[in-house]
Amino acid sequence: MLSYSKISIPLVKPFKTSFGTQLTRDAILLLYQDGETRAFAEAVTEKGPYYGYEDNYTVLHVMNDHLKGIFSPDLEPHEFNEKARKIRGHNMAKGAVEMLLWDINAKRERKPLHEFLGKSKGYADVGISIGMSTIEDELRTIEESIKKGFKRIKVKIEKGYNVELLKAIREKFGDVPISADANQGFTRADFKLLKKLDEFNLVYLEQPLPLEDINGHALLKKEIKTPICLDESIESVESAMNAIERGAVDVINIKPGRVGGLQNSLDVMEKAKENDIKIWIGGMLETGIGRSFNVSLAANSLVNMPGDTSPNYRYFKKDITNETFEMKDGKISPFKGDGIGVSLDYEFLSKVQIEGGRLLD
Ligand code: OSB
Ligand code: MG
Repeated sequence: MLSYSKISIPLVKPFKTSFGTQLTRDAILLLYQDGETRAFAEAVTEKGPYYGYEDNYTVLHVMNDHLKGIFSPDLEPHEFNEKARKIRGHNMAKGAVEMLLWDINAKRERKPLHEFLGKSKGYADVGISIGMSTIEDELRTIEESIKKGFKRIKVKIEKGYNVELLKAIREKFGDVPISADANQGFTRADFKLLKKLDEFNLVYLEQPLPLEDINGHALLKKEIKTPICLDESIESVESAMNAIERGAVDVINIKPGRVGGLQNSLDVMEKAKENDIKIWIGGMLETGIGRSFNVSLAANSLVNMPGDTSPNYRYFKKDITNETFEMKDGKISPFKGDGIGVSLDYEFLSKVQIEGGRLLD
């Protein structure tokens, strides 16, 4: 039986980006049960279409109205992907269902997901993504994060909010690995502004332009020294190839939910490797369920930069999973159990659930 649970859990601190401020993580969880086997997944969507066009309503709509009849728990992920091809776009909806199938299949084979996915290093290198705040507050958070051992610090930027902050960071912390994520906050009219970032020696600048503007990123790449990382623009293997072949990208941030699941993620990772493009695994403030999928993928040997797969406590005082990640020396290891290796705190889940019901039947 498959059901969904729509939950809202408070973040330890508001998370502000160029597209808005999140106070809670509002997630659609997929809960599957067949006898003793329980499997889970989480859509990466939020309340509204700000990061991408999908949201918590569209994923439920696409699942119930269009993926019904395509999904079966007996499918392997690649078989589901083949059948779901005729549904255009909506990768976050497809991705959640595809990941559920990975968890079901890995549990059937009695293997932890990170091993089931291919060659695993057994750990993931971890960075942190810091929301916008006052410069003083961000400097404080960065200082704590460096002490905790995060291997890369990512700050959020937008027009009118970047140079001062980056100057202060470099003055205070010297040459630590820093990146900046604009979440599409700039346009082709801002190349001069973006060129100013070159002096800060960033590991990369993430998604400066609108997601559709692959060519714009190629033009920008010719103008600036800072490597370009694409997040929102990479929605599929095809868009990854597009960006690579046009010379629009140096680094790709993969979020399995955004590219339609783990098989597409692995395919993008192979293409990136062939083309000397660096890869890391991002996040969308996921609960322990989505986080475990991300960490399992981030442990893959094709990943070669620290990701945004921080331990649960970075976002939540209390998570819905009984198991939570711990970071040691800037590394996190996937759970040892089969599949994504988590169990749920059902009492807490019932407290934070907004709605729920059967899914895909
Ligand atoms: O652009 O990477 C992003 C969170 C929500 C939406 C988009 C993004 C983010 C993050 C946080 O940067 C990543 C994380 O720690 O989960
Ligand atoms: Mg990003």
